[in-house]
Amino acid sequence: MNVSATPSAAPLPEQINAHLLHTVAVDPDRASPSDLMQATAQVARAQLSKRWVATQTLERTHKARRVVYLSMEFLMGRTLSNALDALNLTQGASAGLAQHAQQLEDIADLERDAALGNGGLGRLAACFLDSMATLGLPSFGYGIRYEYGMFAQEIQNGSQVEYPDSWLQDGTPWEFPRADITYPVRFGGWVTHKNDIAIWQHAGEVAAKAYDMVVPGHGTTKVSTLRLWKAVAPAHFDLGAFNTGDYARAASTKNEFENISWVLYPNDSTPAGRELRLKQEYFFVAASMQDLVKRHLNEHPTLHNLAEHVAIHLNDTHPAIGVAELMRILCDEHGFNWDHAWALCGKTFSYTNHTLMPEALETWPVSLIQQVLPRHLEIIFRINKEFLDLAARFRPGDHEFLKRLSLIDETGERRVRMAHLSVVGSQQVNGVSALHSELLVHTIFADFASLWPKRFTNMTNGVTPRRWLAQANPGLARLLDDTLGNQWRTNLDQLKRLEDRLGDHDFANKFMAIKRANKVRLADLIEKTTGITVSPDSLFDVQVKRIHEYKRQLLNVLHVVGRYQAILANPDAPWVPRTVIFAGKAASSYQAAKSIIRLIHDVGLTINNDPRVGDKLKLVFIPNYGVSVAETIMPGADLSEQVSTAGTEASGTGNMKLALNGALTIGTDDGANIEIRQNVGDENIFIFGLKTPEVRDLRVAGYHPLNYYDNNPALRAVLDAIGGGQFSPDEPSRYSALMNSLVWGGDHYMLLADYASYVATQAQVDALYHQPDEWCRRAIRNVAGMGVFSSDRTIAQYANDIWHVTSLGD
Ligand code: 26V
Repeated sequence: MNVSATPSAAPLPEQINAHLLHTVAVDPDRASPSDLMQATAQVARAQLSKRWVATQTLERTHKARRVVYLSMEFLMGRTLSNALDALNLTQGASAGLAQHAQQLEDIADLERDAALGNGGLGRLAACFLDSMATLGLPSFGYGIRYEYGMFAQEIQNGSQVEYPDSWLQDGTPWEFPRADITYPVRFGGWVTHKNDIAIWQHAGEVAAKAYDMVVPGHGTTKVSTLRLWKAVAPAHFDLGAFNTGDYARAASTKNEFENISWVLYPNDSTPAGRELRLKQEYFFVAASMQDLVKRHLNEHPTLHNLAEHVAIHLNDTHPAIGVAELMRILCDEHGFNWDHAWALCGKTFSYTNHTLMPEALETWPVSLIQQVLPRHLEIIFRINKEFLDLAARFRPGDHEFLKRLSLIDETGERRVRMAHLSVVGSQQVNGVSALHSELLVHTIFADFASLWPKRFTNMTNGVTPRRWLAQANPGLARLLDDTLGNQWRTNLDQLKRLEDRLGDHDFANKFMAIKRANKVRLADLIEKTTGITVSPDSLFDVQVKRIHEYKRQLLNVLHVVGRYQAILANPDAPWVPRTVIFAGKAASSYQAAKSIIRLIHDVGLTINNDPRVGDKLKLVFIPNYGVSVAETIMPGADLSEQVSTAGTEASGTGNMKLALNGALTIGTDDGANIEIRQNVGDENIFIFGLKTPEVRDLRVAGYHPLNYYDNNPALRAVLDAIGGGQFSPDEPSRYSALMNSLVWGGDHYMLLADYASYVATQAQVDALYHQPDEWCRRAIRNVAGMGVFSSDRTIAQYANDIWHVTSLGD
């Protein structure tokens, strides 16, 4: 088809005006900032849709092998600046908006975050999509179009309060509803068997409707697709006929269908309302599988070669039911015999594990799966039986081995272990940092690794340099462009060349001036969101991530209180002024995490208002942490706190974003911190505390936190001050339980064991900050070492070693 005189041929300011008039329907001379945001987005959208069509056509024509990335979470953040950047429209858009007396940054700030994820796992999926598009890999992300994403956090009287995140309330310019792409998803009922054929007599059905988001590649015209499913009443369900006149009941029935995609589940809350979560998992997997099977059958006459044309990746165990679903499709709907179908499955799936924490490993009661997915339960049982037969031949007579391996946990209520289903159903299983992958095969998957050592591998996480450097830190991006050229955006190894500049004063001055400007920007955000004024000349000490006991925000607070007491005891010492900055959400039902947030506020209130302290110490909590807030925080940090108990943080990715923006890390030997150390050099990072084997040995030998309390007077004074109510005089016992959990309750994450080492290392941080030139040198050395942490490197490894997909070329 010949599409002539496309509007995108016109200069950008004209395109914006045209969209104001024709799409937004306002007078360009009277357009509000929000109208301008809509119109600018439409300009980008029009160009992206052209790229989408071209990419799809190319991939169809070549019958390309594709990767399908199944994830319950995609923490996309905002789209406008990223889209303009990818389309090389940033300058034009700035010029267009200037004609309306607006700045692009202010207009971009009006967009709401698409926060369809909890934290690291969801943001990783978003960085991966960016890299898949940029590398030109034929790829599809599949997820859920939650009506409500990650809750919004407000702080009231020092405590977290949650509000629903109705991000779609005013619509989003970035989605492409695909009215014609809809699939039925069935639930419940029972199974009958006739001549070896299983027939699932389902009891309920919903329709899954596709909404696409186009993911632009950078430095290429390729795009990727994020297809999100919304649950709606099935087409044959006629509300009017169903209950003439009884609108209330009709509406509530409609809601019963639609509630499946209503809200994102918090990942670290205790199990509650779980049936809906299981339905969510199956809902998006079933729709995605139908979609990929349909696409395959459009290009090929048979499913027999499916494994040659698609690699399906499970982002954690949430989509693991897909293994049983593909078996059901092949055997029940396409007449495959079991062995043939199983061989195909085993070549198709791969799985990433994102945590070792036992509480976080997903299991489902057999009774619930029986009720919601009876046919899948049969399939899981058969997979398990054949798997255990095989394992029994490997170690005859070892019943404990089989019990540990089984897909069914038989201790107590029988439950399906989704991680085991994922391992058995996948050709490759990976962890997300070298340490984590090593621990996987020695702990939770040790038995599987003894059976299939080659199945396990490592894919160290990465972050996209487009969002986390080019867009978040335009000052540093410009300096890098001037120094290295602009190739670093898609070849982050270029950063290595900064080592040539280590003795260059002019470069160092520019680098520090940029950091300073970013700190001013962050100080403004702090002032705006908390009312607290902080000095950009103080050391900005940053811990931003979900609040969890294992991440040990509390250890950081203990250090702050210790420092406060030391300042009061010795006010004339040459203190390095510090601003300690926290941000992060606590799961709404996670009481200990919420109590830590409140403690941060209570301690902050005391310290920030103590005239004896002044600028020497400030403690702030930036509310509602999310992708956009992070984009302001990362570039403004001097010090990155990565202080999890060794062996607990699978990787971390905030650690990468902070170091990439020139923060020095104070951290434990955990997750990707270890690889950051290896890449920036031991002398350019502050590592403290017990190492993973030491943590294990101490647990085995018997850990006695009381000894640390008894033997370290400074630590004791900190714990007594908090536990005794010094920071909560209106309710002195507010933190007694929290402190008792450390001293008397076993201190599961060993804060007290690491405290002395942490404080001593913080003193080294201070000493270095007294030497600004040396600090700067090490910060630059950090940036120079971060090339390997580009998600482009990670995705290239997945593509080569696991998925075996390649780009089609431009
Ligand atoms: C952890 C925990 C800890 C115990 C209590 C319940 C609970 C629930 C969820 C989680 C984390 C779930 C998976 C996850 O988000 N993992 C994160 O994945 C990131 C990307 O690979 C990685 O950088 C983080 O280290 C890892 O925590």
